[in-house]
Amino acid sequence: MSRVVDDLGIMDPMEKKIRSEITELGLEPYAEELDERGLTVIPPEIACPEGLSDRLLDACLQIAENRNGFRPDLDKAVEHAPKNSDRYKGVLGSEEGDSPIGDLMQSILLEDETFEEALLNPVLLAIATYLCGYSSVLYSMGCFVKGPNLTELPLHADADGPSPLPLHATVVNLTYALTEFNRENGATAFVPGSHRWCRSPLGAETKVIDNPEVVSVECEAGSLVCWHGNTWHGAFNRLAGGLRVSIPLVIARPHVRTQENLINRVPGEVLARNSARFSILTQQGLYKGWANQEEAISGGERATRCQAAYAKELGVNPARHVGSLYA
Ligand SMILES: O=C(O)CCC(=O)C(=O)O
Ligand SMILES: [Fe+2]
Repeated sequence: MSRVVDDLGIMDPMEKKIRSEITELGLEPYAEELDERGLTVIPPEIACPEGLSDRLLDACLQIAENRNGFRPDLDKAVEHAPKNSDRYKGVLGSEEGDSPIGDLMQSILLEDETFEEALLNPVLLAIATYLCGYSSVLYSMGCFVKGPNLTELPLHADADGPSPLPLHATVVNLTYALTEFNRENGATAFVPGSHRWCRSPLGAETKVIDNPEVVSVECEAGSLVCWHGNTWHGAFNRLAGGLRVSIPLVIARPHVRTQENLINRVPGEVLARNSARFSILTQQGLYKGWANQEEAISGGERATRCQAAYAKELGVNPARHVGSLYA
């Protein structure tokens, strides 16, 4: 991404801040790869220190047990049939009786404190900020549990909107691979460089298996797979037995309509135990979504308080740099 220099020749302070964070965390090669290919994979030792990946996997299996009434067996499950897997039968190109996704458990953030840690992971936030800025918010955070299946997930871009999509990212997908990803395991499939095409794939272009430019993500459990919202991606079907478990955590610029609505839905004690950035990420700084005059007024006050606390924590006020890609 090009460097933004203002009229006085001074580099954008928001850009300066994120570039120094990227350097401090040793993420420069990954940021460069994102610029060039529209995707990068950060290995477990950088992305998931202190056993984060194992703890996340455990928390996800617990949610699956709470929601479905049984704990998925990662190794043995020949078929994984959670209550709601039927939702995807016959959609996204699948034949009747097969799901390209498996179980997608939505809205997991508030179900275990480990997910708060996953959202505030400095490595994840540095990449999220690099692509979507310091004021970015959580778009959605869920968990995929995918067993053997026949149907690939068609290629698509995660960014919504008409063509041309902006060249800058409006969303960024940061997926914790909690089990090993490879072709046999039904890994995510990408078209490298497609983030620059600024459009979604159409018709026959959406077929994963027919596209000679498609690559499979190959990475260890605990890796963080990151991609620009314009990047064409889907998933191979899973040929191996057992289950693939991952947490797609999508971050968006604050003007984007998010999948999850967290405004006024995060308990005070959760906000109190976390940073001002957590409040921003969980949408408490957004002045949107009111249903009446009272909510419009109280929402404005909430958003102003939240943004002021965040500016103090950051040491720079993103609201003063609204023209910056990194604000
Ligand atoms: O299942 C996958 O590997 C890809 C899922 C996907 O498209 C997404 O998380 O945006
Ligand atoms: Fe996607």
